[in-house]
Amino acid sequence: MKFLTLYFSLLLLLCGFVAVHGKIQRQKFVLQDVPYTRLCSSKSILTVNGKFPGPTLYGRVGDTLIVDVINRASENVTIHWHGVKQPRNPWTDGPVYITQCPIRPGTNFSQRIILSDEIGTLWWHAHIEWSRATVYGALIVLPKEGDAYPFPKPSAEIPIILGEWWKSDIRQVLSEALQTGSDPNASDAFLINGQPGDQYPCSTSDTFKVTVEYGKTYLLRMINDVMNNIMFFKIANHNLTVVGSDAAYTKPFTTDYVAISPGQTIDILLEANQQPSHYYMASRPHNIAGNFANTTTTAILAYTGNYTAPSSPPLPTLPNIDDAVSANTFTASLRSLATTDHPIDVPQKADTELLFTLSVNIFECGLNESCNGALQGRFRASINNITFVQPKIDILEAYYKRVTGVYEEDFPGNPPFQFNYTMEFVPRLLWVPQNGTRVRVVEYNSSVELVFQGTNILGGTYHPMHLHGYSFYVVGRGNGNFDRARDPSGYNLVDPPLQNTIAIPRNGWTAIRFKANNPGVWLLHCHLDRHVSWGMEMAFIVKEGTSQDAKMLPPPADMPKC
Ligand SMILES: *[C@@H]1O[C@H](CO)[C@@H](O)[C@H](O)[C@H]1NC(C)=O
Ligand SMILES: *[C@@H]1O[C@H](CO)[C@@H](O)[C@H](O)[C@H]1NC(C)=O
Ligand SMILES: *[C@@H]1O[C@H](CO)[C@@H](O)[C@H](O)[C@H]1NC(C)=O
Ligand SMILES: *[C@@H]1O[C@H](CO)[C@@H](O)[C@H](O)[C@H]1NC(C)=O
Ligand SMILES: *[C@@H]1O[C@H](CO)[C@@H](O)[C@H](O)[C@H]1NC(C)=O
Ligand SMILES: *[C@@H]1O[C@H](CO)[C@@H](O)[C@H](O)[C@H]1NC(C)=O
Ligand SMILES: *[C@@H]1O[C@H](CO)[C@@H](O)[C@H](O)[C@H]1NC(C)=O
Ligand SMILES: *[C@@H]1O[C@H](CO)[C@@H](O)[C@H](O)[C@H]1NC(C)=O
Ligand SMILES: *[C@@H]1O[C@H](CO)[C@@H](O)[C@H](O)[C@H]1NC(C)=O
Ligand SMILES: *[C@@H]1O[C@H](CO)[C@@H](O)[C@H](O)[C@H]1NC(C)=O
Ligand SMILES: *[C@@H]1O[C@H](CO)[C@@H](O)[C@H](O)[C@H]1NC(C)=O
Ligand SMILES: [Cu+2]
Repeated sequence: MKFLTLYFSLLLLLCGFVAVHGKIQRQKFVLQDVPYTRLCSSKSILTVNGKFPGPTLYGRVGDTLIVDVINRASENVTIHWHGVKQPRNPWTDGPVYITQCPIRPGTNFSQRIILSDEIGTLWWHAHIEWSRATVYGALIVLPKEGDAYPFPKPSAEIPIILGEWWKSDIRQVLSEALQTGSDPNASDAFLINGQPGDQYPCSTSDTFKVTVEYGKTYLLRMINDVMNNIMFFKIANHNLTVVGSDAAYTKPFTTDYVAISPGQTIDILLEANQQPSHYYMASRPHNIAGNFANTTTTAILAYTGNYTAPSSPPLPTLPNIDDAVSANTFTASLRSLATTDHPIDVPQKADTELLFTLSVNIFECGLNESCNGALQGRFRASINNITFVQPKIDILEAYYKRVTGVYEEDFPGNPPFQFNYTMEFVPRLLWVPQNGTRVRVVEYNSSVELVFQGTNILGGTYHPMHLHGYSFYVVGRGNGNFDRARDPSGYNLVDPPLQNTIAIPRNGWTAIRFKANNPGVWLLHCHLDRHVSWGMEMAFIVKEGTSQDAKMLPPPADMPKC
């Protein structure tokens, strides 16, 4: 990869006010439409630099990357650096109409990606409508020069990016669903590093293959960019040792399968300790609600050596599609490494306690509306019974310039109506949410505890919740209704995992904690794209503190305009 490396002194010349410690790297992301053929079907897709998946970005802990995003495609875009906290710099975070207006065709935006304490695997993706279906890539944060991994140095590092493929234009899939009020069409394939693998019709040659040498250990940097499903992943005859997630080290644990949420990353050590041959790695969805593709993507793990490759290598047996126990067990196995070299700082007490319900809802069918959602309604989704309505200009700009009428500051800290959220039949009276563009204001430096509570409205499902601007400690989880009198006594405040995305189990709850020390406007949303499109998102405004280093940086001069 070509990039220009500049050093601190030069940076000072270029951009005076920003105090940066690490290196600066600059590179170009050119958004362009390219023709692409998969499964014997051609269409035009939106790409970065003509690549699918897009280029891998590399940095070290504390570096700053500058990416000149140049839109030569035919549609609006924005790019989000998933899991990068961007201290004091919400301006280039990327979610459309939250922190910026779209980068229109023919325009560009230089985005500053400020790495701080993230270490491990992150990624970047488009953050407008469903364009992340084809616009995504890895962002790998290596330890500082001279620092070692807290595990044996792998012989090589292999990104494994799970994706999803529709033969149709992705914009049509979304617009058709929103127009009819129905669940979007299921995809035609899942992908490993852009390749469906040989279990689909017309895909034999489109198979990702990785070569390993017997006796060596490899680091798999796994990312889930699938649009609407948690994914199970497994390699035939091989165990996997999990060592990191969401750019934080974890206590190593050995497993024979992975369950990874959209938005999440998992770092895995793979020991090439089997008879030299070919083995399949495979991935398929975990699904308990809605349309989905009941298909399996595969790739080949090929040992070097002198042997005849089997014509049908062993296939791993993945957990069943509806195996929620395997999905939840994997998620519950994640623990922070929590050593002297890699300590944690989970807030031991919370001064701001929030409870957010997560629901899939319906709107009643309006006059002349097409209503193919559940029960002749139109699908919506909500947090605390509010379905998010996108504003016309971004919330960050409105906040910074004190433009009124764009959003309200009254997002409720608790569900507006308390009931048995996970009861078997939730009365129809409770199904229809309220519209709103509401934010929750949080004091600078407060210790926030946020409990996500799944509801059983329309049957319920899991929700991988992603918070921008922060990583958070996942301190507790359970089934049924969260009970503030009983459940906090079971929290893990010793080695809870540090995540930016966490799957809330169906009809259960998950408690997270974080210190609100990054001022700005930060999006919180489900990372299932159909749920986001139905309104399962909201934003926090974290106020500035009094000292200079507790204030937002000034906006870049080239912010896109609406
Ligand atoms: C971005 O657009 C501006 C205005 O059209 C132009 O002056 C500048 O050279 C462009 N930058 C890049 C990196 O293409
Ligand atoms: C969605 O699926 C339906 C039913 O198979 C089909 O008629 C329609 O064309 C599909 N839409 C898109 C955008 O692929
Ligand atoms: C995987 O781990 C299990 C449990 O530790 C062990 O019994 C098994 O032999 C291991 N398999 C391989 C292929 O290493
Ligand atoms: C998925 O497909 C397999 C066969 O290809 C079938 O046995 C299984 O029942 C299907 N599962 C679901 C949930 O549709
Ligand atoms: C590979 O193995 C075959 C059969 O054992 C042998 O005939 C051949 O010479 C070997 N080739 C190499 C390059 O070692
Ligand atoms: C519904 O459609 C009819 C016929 O196209 C039209 O006359 C009527 O104004 C529409 N009503 C609404 C509320 O849009
Ligand atoms: C809530 O509903 C669930 C499912 O019907 C039931 O098992 C549970 O006992 C109920 N909880 C309360 C507090 O009523
Ligand atoms: C959501 O708000 C609507 C409108 O106020 C109300 O009818 C509905 O019962 C509420 N649902 C829940 C779960 O609070
Ligand atoms: C919310 O807005 C949508 C679209 O503008 C409208 O169809 C719906 O009736 C509104 N719902 C409520 C509860 O106000
Ligand atoms: C924020 O909290 C930390 C302790 O967690 C404290 O050391 C620091 O002084 C606080 N900063 C401000 C500006 O309140
Ligand atoms: C692109 O973004 C601009 C600015 O917000 C907006 O006015 C325009 O409608 C968008 N175009 C499309 C096709 O959505
Ligand atoms: Cu969701």
